[in-house]
Amino acid sequence: MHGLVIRNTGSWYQVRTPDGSLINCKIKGSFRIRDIKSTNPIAVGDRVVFDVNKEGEGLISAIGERKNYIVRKPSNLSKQLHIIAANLDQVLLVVTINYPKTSTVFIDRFLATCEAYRVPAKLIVNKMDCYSAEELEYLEAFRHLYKQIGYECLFVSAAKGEGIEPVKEALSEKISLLSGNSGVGKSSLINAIAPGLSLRTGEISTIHNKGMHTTTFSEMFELDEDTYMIDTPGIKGFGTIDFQKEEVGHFFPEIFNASKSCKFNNCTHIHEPGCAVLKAVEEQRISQSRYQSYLSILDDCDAGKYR
Ligand SMILES: Nc1nc2c(ncn2[C@@H]2O[C@H](COP(=O)(O)OP(=O)(O)OP(=O)(O)O)[C@@H](O)[C@H]2O)c(=O)[nH]1
Ligand SMILES: [Mg+2]
Ligand SMILES: [Zn+2]
Repeated sequence: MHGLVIRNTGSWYQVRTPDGSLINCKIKGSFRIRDIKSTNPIAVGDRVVFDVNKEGEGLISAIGERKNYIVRKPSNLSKQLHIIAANLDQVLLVVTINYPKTSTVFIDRFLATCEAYRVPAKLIVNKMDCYSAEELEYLEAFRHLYKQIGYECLFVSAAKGEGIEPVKEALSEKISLLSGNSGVGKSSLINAIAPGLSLRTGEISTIHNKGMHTTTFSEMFELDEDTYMIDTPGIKGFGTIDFQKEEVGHFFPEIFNASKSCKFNNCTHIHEPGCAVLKAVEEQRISQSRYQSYLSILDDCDAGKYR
């Protein structure tokens, strides 16, 4: 039999077959996927082949070729990767500029990873009902910055149900991964889009202004026959994967563009003479915050460390 992995809880995978039945599956024996050292060999969004035993449980014996996937490093020293999901049409990165605050470094690291894996990304700023006049002003600049680079930015309030129609349009006929820090309202947003799902949502710790990691595993939901959303557990840091120093700039579209005029073609845009990127940062054609995020990834390349 074959089907689509729609949920992953530890070693169990829930697989939906073409006729709509749900089968709980485990992975057969020492099944490993070549080339990827990951903590989870199979992820939500994978297409798999399996046999069903007498107890009605499936044993996965093969996995379909992946169109793409998004990975992150689960922890500081980890050599292993965690595949967040596979076979995506797009990533919707849900962010909040307060309650909790998503850092621009986190946003840019995530976007760079999407570029590296060639998955289109959009930003969704949630909790628009909560922000001060100052924060709203900052958000206009924020939207302008990311739009110029090529990332559409939607403003919503999942709680008030505002701005939901454009999100539905963006989701339509696609498989979308919703990701972001804990507490930004990923599950709330899915509830606002599809109230019937009634996903569990959590409070924000008033002491730490952080989410409580309410969603604990990834799950794919069907909106209609061609439209799927994947809810994911909130993530803290975003360890980038092993980029080569010279290629990091490729994953920041505006830096990549400017770098075409650098004097040296292996320029890392830190101190080299004739660097067109540094000039653009100086002249504010490239934003300081984006450049800092770029440097933070280069730092990782040096130290193999994670933030
Ligand atoms: N004021 C306000 N609160 C919101 C909004 N969206 C979500 N919240 C609240 O934020 C808290 C966290 O929401 P969740 O949907 O659980 O967040 P999440 O991103 O799924 O969090 P994890 O599952 O931990 O990753 C809940 O108390 C929600 O009620 C919003 O638009 N406005
Ligand atoms: Mg959640
Ligand atoms: Zn340069």
